[in-house]
Amino acid sequence: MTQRLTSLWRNLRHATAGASDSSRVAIGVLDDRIAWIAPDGDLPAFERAPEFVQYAGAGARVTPGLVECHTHLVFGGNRADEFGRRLAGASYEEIARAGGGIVSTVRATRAASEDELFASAAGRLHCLFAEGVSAVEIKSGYGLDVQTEAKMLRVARRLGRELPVTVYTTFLGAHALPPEYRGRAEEYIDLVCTDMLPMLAEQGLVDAVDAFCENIAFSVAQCERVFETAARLGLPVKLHAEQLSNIGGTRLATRYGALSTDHLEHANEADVIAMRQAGTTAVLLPAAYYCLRETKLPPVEMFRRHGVPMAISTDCNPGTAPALSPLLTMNMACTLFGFTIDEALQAYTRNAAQALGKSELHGTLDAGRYADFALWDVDSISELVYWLGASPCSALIRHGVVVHGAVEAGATGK
Ligand code: DI6
Ligand code: FE
Repeated sequence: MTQRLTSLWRNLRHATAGASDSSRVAIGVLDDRIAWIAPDGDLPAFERAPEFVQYAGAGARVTPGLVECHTHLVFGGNRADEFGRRLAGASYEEIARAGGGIVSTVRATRAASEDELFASAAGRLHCLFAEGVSAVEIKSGYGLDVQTEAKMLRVARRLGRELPVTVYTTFLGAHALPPEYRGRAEEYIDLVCTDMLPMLAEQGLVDAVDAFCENIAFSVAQCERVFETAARLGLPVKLHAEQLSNIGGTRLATRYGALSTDHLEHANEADVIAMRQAGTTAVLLPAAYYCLRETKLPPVEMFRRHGVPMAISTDCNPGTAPALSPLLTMNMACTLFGFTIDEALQAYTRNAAQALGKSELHGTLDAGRYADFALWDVDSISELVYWLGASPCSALIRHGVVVHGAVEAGATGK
């Protein structure tokens, strides 16, 4: 049976890790999906749909569209002033006590209109497109009341509708204790479990549930209450765990079959084994490590030894990771965490899709996946990770359509 195609992308150099450097491939696309990927010299027979377009490709490197699997992209204001104060010697705690830190972002996010939040997040999303991102996870967690958490998640959904990117939303109501609940953490968790999460899930705003499990945030028992609620609602979970200390968040998360546990600088071998057994992906966030001037490295060698897939992401947030560059994040994973170049690329594609539970749609150039891919003007895939501050993405194709950069159409190839 001949396959019908809406577009054909010729003469691409496969840059996915593991592929031979010189192989030229062609990608056949039907509507929003990859129909096939084949050696450029040996195309399967196909039939042209009326709108069929062929792109010559001009020898560009191709990777799957990058997948950002951990961001706090929607927030009001920014904390550039706090950055200056920290450089001048103020500690994170001093700034927080003076009404700054995460609470200042909560204040700004509550005060912002939905349009303002949309506009500022869209600007950040454009930086991600410029570096090949076609799918992004966006967390709530700077509202900490029902209305503002709903507002953040509606903005995230709207970004996915109005911009050419797939958005997955995560409810992070248990991110920090809102100031009006000071000294009443259990009551705040009651609010999260009885009102916020069920209501937002009912409105279709929640794809997954996250919490910040840390001495300075919520305890294992409090996070477990949130996870019980998620389980009751049939929502998958993930967790900010073992970032600043080891209090057992990873083991809790794996008991709930978490998609991912994230940060993990302080994870130990028992945590890593539990992740392996639960099929949980390790999401490492080198930009937060860098900005916090952390010195404790995540146990990368243990993840390798136990076969736990590692993903990386910017963690884009206004406090600990004002990061908008996937390529720089890959460089940091290599330079700071000892990733190989292949591991960094896998971490931003296949493993990031797995961290979202969306491997069947994103992260590889296989038949049936979304036709989301990035073309790169580089001679070798190492260059993606090697340059600091370059932007070699010549085009981003999402659901079979060029959404960033340019590609010459109409060439007939050979
Ligand atoms: N971990 C972090 O490092 C950030 N959130 C989290 O759960 C901090 C967010 C902020 O400071 O605004
Ligand atoms: Fe985070």
